[in-house]
Amino acid sequence: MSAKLHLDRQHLQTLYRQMLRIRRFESRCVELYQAQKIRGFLHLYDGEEPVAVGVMAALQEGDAVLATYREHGQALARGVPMTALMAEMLGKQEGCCRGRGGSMHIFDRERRFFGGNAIVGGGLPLAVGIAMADQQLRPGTVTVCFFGEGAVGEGAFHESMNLAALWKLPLLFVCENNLYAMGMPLAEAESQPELYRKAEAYRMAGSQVDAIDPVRVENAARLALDLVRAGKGPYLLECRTYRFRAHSMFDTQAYRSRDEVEQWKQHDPIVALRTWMQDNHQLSEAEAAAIDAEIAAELDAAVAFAEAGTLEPVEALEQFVLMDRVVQETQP
Ligand SMILES: Cc1ncc(C[n+]2csc(CCOP(=O)(O)OP(=O)(O)O)c2C)c(N)n1
Repeated sequence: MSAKLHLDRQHLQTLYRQMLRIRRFESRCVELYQAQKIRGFLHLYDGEEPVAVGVMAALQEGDAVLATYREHGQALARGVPMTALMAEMLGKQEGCCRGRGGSMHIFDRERRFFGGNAIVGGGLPLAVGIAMADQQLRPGTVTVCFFGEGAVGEGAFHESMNLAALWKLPLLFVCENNLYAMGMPLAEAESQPELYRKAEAYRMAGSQVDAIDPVRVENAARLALDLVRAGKGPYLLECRTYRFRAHSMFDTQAYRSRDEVEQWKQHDPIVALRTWMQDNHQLSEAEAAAIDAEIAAELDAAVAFAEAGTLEPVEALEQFVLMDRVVQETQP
């Protein structure tokens, strides 16, 4: 079955709505962080939304997803409810990981969303294992693994690519190339900055897409997934993107100029899509206002749900830590 992209007004509006949901969700997270209601690390995705939204639009139910610590967008676009996500951000029991994971470890077993991972490249070997299991137990499903270009210099990336290709695993590698790994510019870290070309070394297919536009990303992901689902082995999709905000909440950004960031912001993917849709009669003023209102209401409800949630009691602190059951069962 061909999984060709079908573009119509409704689909374009869905892509736009999803990107805006992510942007607004994270803006609210910044406010909650400043109010010290969200603690710990917070890595934001502004500017990169087309990657998560475009790829997710091409997936089928049952496919598995792994992401990095910058994964709120992937979680929302994959269907993790905003209520459960916001409660997780606030460390509440009602969160998708009972408040134990927080921003960097979003996990949702029901939706096969296997993290959120604080370790750069940490998801790659896990994705190989999940894809290997699915190849045998759930034929037809694909595992998608998102990672930053900072992971490409790691052994875990090369080991994972090698085994995935050798075993022809149903795996889509999605490199979110935002040009900086914390303060390390791509050009100073990689001898081959065209990262999708790394696939050749493993006799794997690969391509690069300008990820300013979710439609282009979705199209590229669909072409890649067609091959993967047809049993042709894994695929490396490099998405060229840019993060508008700091690496995390603490970052002086001495490694890039304000001018550079401002120039990229002139090509904000959300503004670009909205403008294109309006110019081409795909989004009326009334529809844009309705989407705004819908997202505002969803966000308010999510924050209220999270704020009303419960912190886990201190007595439960040791629960789920290191093989609870085995320890109990082996005690005299
Ligand atoms: C194995 C490992 N090494 C170093 C770090 C510290 N660290 C956290 S984020 C980061 C940069 C990663 O950049 P990239 O993979 O490009 O992703 P981005 O943050 O740009 O989305 C580093 C080095 C880590 N978390 N894990």
